[in-house]
Amino acid sequence: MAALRNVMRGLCSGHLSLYGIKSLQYKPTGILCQLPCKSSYQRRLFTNKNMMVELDSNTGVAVIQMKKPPVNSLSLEFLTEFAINMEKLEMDRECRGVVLTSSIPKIFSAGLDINEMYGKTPEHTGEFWRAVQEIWLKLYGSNLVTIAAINGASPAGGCLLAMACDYRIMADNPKYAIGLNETKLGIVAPFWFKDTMINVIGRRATEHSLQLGLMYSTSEALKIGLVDQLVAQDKIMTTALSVMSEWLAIPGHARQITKSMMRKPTLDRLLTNRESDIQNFVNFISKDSIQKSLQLYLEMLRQRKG
Ligand code: CO8
Repeated sequence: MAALRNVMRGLCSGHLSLYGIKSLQYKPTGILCQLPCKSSYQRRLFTNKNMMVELDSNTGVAVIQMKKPPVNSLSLEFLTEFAINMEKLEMDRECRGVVLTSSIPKIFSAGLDINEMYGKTPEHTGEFWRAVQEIWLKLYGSNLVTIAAINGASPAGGCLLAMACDYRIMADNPKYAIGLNETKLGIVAPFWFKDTMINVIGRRATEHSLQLGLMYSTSEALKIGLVDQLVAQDKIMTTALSVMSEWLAIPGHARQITKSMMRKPTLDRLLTNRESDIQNFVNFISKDSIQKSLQLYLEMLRQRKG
């Protein structure tokens, strides 16, 4: 069983060198103190600029906290750090599950950093899109149990991150919304965003959602199955850790093979079309009309603040 687990881990690796990994810091800390543990704690903390990862080797659970003010927007730097952290956890024999959450109050993630798509060279835009693909491939294709603890607003790429996980728990706050709102920005969610959403909420709901760029309230999101569970804000981590222990009670190899069986066709579709998807994105985003839409959207966001 252990050998199979190692093989499956090996299958999932291979991109580490792309990012020029630096060794991550280690120091003991405390977010996982609430987990019931049998014996002495063994916690490891990886801190990066944009996220903090805490792995409890006693339970096998890592918590990734996104911490990029003001809104956890997914910049190239952020995505690169995220991919490195996922790779490290995937390879870590002690890690069995990941909870993804945010340390920014009221925000899970605002999605892709629009500044990475506006006024940039085609080379930069292509590199950025490859990093977006990479984090989706890593999360959606992870052998680990992945739980999104959505503790704030989660538009577009934020929703994609959550949908790529195995289970979604959202803080029940009437101010929070989640969805793929791309059409509202004048852009189009790519096929693998669409495929991921279909796999979560079904075809009809996805078509409705994508054409109108719908953002759902927490209760609507629960109703259509975009999230699995709503809980009070202060219960989100304890709930996530308790759900995690249920998932980890299932024999790992059986769960992993089942997950792979469900997700492989969707992953393969991007893997076989990866370069053309990058080219399509670069061509699309470079159009004058799309650049204009993004400019107006950025201005709207800034004015709204004022
Ligand atoms: N990228 C960059 N900056 C952002 C983003 C973003 N996605 N979202 C917000 N910001 C900035 C704002 O401009 C503002 O900047 P500044 O302080 O300089 O004025 C700052 O963050 C704070 O924003 P708010 O004042 O709006 O913060 P609030 O707490 O009031 O609201 C929200 C937070 C709800 C997250 C709100 O900011 C929001 O709705 N943001 C926009 C979210 C969005 O529409 N994201 C879509 C990104 S596109 C994507 O993810 C998928 C693209 C697929 C591409 C396919 C093409 C082919």
